Amino acid sequence: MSKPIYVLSGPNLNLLGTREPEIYGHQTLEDVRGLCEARAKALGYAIVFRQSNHEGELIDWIQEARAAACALVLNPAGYGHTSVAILDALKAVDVPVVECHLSNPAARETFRRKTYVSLAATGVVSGFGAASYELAVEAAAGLVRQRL
Ligand code: CA2
Repeated sequence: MSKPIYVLSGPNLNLLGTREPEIYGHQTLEDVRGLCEARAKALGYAIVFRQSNHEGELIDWIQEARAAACALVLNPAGYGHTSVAILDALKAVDVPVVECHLSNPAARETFRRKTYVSLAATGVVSGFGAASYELAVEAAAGLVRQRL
């Protein structure tokens, strides 16, 4: 049995489905969890799905993923645009890292055009709403298979 794919979400994503549906859609984070679980299961993987509003907790989980995960999907939310500490944590991760965003940050305010996380990610999936997570899980599983 392979290690699970870690799917981590950053600050405010616990509010998904309750505000700004025109940007982030109507689905809740629990809906996203279900989509990720189903897609991962179809591909033969389990997932560990977590959200935190705290930078240090996200860093602890990224460090945990170094040994416990076969791949990491990360929606860093606002921290993607600000956190050198999360970038540093990701640089110590040897498994594939897929950055994921519900919206397309490149098509929004200029401050969203740069994410530190992209410097450590194998690839980025953005702009597809909840399906961004499903696609990111699929990409992560593909990268794991390539490495086997
Ligand atoms: O599009 C994404 O997934 C983002 O990572 C979401 C972040 C934003 O700062 C990034 O630029 C792009 C914001 C997450 C806030 O999530 C909410 C969801 C629903 C209601 C309120 C906030």
